[in-house]
Amino acid sequence: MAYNFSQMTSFFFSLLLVFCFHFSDAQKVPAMYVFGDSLMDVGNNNYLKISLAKADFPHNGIDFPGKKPTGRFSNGKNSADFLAEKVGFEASPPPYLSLVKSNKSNGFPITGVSFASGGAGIFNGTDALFRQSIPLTKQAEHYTKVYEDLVQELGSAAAQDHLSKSLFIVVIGSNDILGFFNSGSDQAKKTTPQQFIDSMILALKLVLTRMHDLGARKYVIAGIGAVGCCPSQRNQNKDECNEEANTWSVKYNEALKTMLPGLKSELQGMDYSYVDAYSVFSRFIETPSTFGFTEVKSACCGLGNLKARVPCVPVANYCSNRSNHVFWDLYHPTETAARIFVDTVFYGTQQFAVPVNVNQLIAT
Ligand SMILES: *[C@@H]1O[C@H](CO)[C@@H](O)[C@H](O)[C@H]1NC(C)=O
Ligand SMILES: *[C@@H]1O[C@H](CO)[C@@H](O)[C@H](O)[C@H]1NC(C)=O
Ligand SMILES: CC(=O)N[C@H]1CO[C@H](CO)[C@@H](O)[C@@H]1O
Repeated sequence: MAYNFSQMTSFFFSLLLVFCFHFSDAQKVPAMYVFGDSLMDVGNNNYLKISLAKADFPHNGIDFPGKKPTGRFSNGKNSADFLAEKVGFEASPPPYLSLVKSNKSNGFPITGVSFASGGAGIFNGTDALFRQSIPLTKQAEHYTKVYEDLVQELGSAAAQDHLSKSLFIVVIGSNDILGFFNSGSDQAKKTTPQQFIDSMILALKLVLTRMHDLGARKYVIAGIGAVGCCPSQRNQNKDECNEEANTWSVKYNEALKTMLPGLKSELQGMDYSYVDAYSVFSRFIETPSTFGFTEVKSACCGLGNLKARVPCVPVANYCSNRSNHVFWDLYHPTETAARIFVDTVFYGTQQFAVPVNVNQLIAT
């Protein structure tokens, strides 16, 4: 059987259409590079020997595909996964340490890497609370390795082009704030809260600048959520939110929102979406029924008052319905809360993401 020219061309064009459709529909950015703390960690801490900030045991992951603990501090997927799904990937990019430890000679995946680590802060010393994690500056050092690899593989121009369209996601600062307001912290004796948040902003600015030197252009930067209302804080405060921690989180967020436009004018080609985790989580707590939540104070998994005296360890109890809880454990949101958070900042109005939402950032 023979095909004529027009049949052949039409066949060829439908093939092309299928491929083009698949690329533009499925994958909106070439790669995602994720920096941050336990809100984003997808398993880097599994590779740390002595860390207390680990989640690679049950009941973490009971709602994850395969019902297995992966190192995510969640009953299921976390915000990194939902962001990845929104831009067309199956899940968060893999943890940097898993790639390094498996010693693959084929380098890092072109679609991105996650450097996030539970317990991490902007400051190197913040992780002292959890004995061991990978602080933001160290995460940036790890990114340098990935960057050098990419330049070697693609050449400088193609690597720059790839990175300029990729998302650099930074979710950090909660642990610095929580550590500072932990009674008896050394930092709190040496500096005022205002000095502390000012130095957080300065340190973060340096890291964002370093990333720009290494090709980053599109940043998704989260403010700190209402950390004073997490079960661990309520448990220490007669079940009420720790207003001091919340107040300073808001002040930090304001300072961050002031710093970013200045940084954008300093760094050529920089664009960003500042996502307001505080507003989103405050709405969960103030109008829970809008989101199907019936429990905003207690953790789902843990032991003792508000299931927050003991973390979500294997002997802890967990709630039967995870979709009506905001918090999975004493610090972290449920999969449901993470999903709604990402939906809100991806397409949300200026109340939740400025100057543009994540979807608009991708389109610029
Ligand atoms: C934090 O640690 C890194 C090494 O990972 C080091 O380069 C940096 O200077 C340290 N920062 C501070 C403020 O100590
Ligand atoms: C779990 O909670 C969700 C959200 O409130 C609700 O829609 C659902 O019906 C609940 N499931 C069960 C089995 O009670
Ligand atoms: C790609 C990579 O990391 N290769 C390393 C694998 O492990 C050997 C032995 O430790 C190193 O020499 C390679 O550089």
